[in-house]
Amino acid sequence: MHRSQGFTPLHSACDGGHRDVVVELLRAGADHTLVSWDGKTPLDVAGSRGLEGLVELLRQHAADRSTAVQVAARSSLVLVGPGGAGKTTLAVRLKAGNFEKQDPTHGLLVHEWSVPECEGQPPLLFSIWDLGGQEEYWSTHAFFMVREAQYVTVYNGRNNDKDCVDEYLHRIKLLVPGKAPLLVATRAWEGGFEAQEPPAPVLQAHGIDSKAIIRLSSETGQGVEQLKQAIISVAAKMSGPSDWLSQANLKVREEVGAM
Ligand SMILES: Nc1nc2c(ncn2[C@@H]2O[C@H](COP(=O)(O)OP(=O)(O)OP(=O)(O)O)[C@@H](O)[C@H]2O)c(=O)[nH]1
Ligand SMILES: [Mg+2]
Repeated sequence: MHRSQGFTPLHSACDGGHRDVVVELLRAGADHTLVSWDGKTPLDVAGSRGLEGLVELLRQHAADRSTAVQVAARSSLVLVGPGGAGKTTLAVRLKAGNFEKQDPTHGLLVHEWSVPECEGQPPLLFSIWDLGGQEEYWSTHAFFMVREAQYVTVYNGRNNDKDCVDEYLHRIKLLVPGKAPLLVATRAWEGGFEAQEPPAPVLQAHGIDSKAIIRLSSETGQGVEQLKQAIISVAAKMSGPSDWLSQANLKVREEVGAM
């Protein structure tokens, strides 16, 4: 704030004729409609300085914004776990709400899961990074492990997958220290069988309470809502403000999505 005039940083950048700063502030979401104490918008300030280039830039921005739509900020969700654990089936259950038989994933699949606004929770858009669990893809996982993402380690609650959960949790800890990963057992509750649990020392080593394991069935859908809520509550806290997309950007996004 410019103390004597009630300037926002955008007003000040216009006042000083700093085009690069104006561009960055607008890109970061600065509000071009705020007025100074004497009722001047940043555009008025640029105009009073005779900065025609900046005036044009702000006019164009205002025109784009008037037809832009607000879209949810994107969050990343990374699914890891052994081959056949049920990662792809779970991703489909999360994004589409149904159960479909899946083939093994070669390399990586990216699914888009959109969560509408609900009771104060902002709209969310997840990119689900579904990493092929077979050993030959193991070395590629490091590329997709980023601090900003949420991690879900998935294992088959019906077989000995539980014994290699340690490797996955350990890998997440090494690549993104400080992340508390969610642990999910698939095929739970089917035929009345809850799910197997990893050995207690493994859970302890990763600070996971056995009650915190999310037991679900992608086939029946039981337990899926619990996972959704766990993911959404973390993402709602982590995610930045909503993005604005101009009509031109929206069109490009739709075209790419349809490819
Ligand atoms: N009954 C039942 N079957 C499941 C469940 N989850 C996955 N499956 C089945 O298990 C098989 C393997 O599931 P995928 O989702 O392909 O496993 P994945 O973890 O993606 O495996 P990779 O891609 O090889 O890493 C599929 O045939 C699914 O239909 C579940 O919760 N219940
Ligand atoms: Mg898969």
